Amino acid sequence: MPERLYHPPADAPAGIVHLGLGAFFRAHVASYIADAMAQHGGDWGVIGVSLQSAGVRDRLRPQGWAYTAVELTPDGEKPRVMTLLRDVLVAPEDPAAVLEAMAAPTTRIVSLTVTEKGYCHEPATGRLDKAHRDIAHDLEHDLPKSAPGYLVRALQLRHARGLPPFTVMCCDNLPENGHVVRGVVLELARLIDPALADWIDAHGAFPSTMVDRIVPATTPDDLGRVAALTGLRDEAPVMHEPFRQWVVEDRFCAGRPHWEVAGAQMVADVTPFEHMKLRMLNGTHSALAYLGYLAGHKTIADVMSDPVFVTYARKLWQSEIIPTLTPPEATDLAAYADALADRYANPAIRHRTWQIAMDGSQKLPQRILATLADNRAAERDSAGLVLALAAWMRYTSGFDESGAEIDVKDPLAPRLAALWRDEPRDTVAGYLNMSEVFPETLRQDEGFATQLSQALSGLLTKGARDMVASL
Ligand code: CS2
Repeated sequence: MPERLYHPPADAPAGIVHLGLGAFFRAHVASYIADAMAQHGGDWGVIGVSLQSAGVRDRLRPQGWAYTAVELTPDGEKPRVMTLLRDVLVAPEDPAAVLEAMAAPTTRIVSLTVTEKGYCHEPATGRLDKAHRDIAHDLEHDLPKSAPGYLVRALQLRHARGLPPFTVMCCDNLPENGHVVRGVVLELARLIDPALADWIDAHGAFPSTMVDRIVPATTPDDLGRVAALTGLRDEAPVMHEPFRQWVVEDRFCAGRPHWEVAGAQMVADVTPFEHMKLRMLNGTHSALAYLGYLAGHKTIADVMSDPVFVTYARKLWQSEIIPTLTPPEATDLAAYADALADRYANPAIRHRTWQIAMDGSQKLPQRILATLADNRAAERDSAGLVLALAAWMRYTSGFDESGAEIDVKDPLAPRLAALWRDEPRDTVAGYLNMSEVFPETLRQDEGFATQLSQALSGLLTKGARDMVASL
């Protein structure tokens, strides 16, 4: 058996505390931080926080928190050992230790990848969901459970200790993600102590960011591949595509690493980049995931090996998504679409349709529903996106085309499955009734409901592949 990867952890303070130490952060933002420190130094090491389980901490600890990031190209694999983590904390085990790390004078940035549902907001409105179990808990207790709770309670400690706030940097796939996290933090802070909310509002910073790199969940097979590649056993590697992009609003209240040396785009307004990425990448990712899963495909590369789906993706980009976008400066959206088609087809990336299909109720508003609403307002055809939405509904019924059960992961899964009726029209009415998911304009749109019912009934009678082919 090969020796275990180990690097003695650097004895230097951490400038960043990161909430949500999943594979995405360790393969994306972490690579920009490591590049910036390699060229410019600085105490920008990271204390990682797992908000749920101890698994990542337990696998990283014997490695001195080091791990391998493996770039997967169609022609081979390139490993890189990452040594920027200084410590890993597991929030439910010791919430006070997490708050102390966030409140340390050396902490200047708290970044987050806690997934869409981690902000405890209503996806359709962006408002804090005060009825959320964790938020109800965090209002009553000093030791929090939710990500917004950790941010507010840590900022409260800093305020009480006369320390300046940290920058809160959201790295999740939400539109105007800095704005969303600022909104939920200020709403929660105001309920706890209005003076605290005023202080955060006046002195804090919540830059929006657009993050992009395809990072499938690491599988047990990957551990063997990494050992064969490096000669060392790593229990917590991350596997990622070569491409990476990071666009960051340059508004930090307590300094930041020199990310531009690593190719990060520091800009004044990230909105056009976010819209492009959420609608063109994540929107088609979700569309291909639901339809591809129903058609029996395990990964996005498998889906893209069927020409019918490639034509479908191209139709979505050209006719239904690009017309809704304002191109970011110096960006050619048709070339961006071509690059996405290549990235999706990379056979070295085994990105499961089932993984992307998770949490659709939290993802679809920004990925597909906003685009659909724009198309309806402009009287532009969106048969392809309507079919994707119907496929999400079909998927959340909990049964695939052969009648086998699907393990649907979504915070609303039981409610969605209970919306199913004999008539597609009635099922559609139930889904559209969900004001926390669907924008008002789509909920009131009779023509849209009819088109969606027809797409759903087509999926139920003809199946996903035939429906994609018939567009
Ligand atoms: C994917 C994203 O899982 C998903 O929902 O669409 O994780 C996607 O791979 C990244 O946003 C790419 O940057």
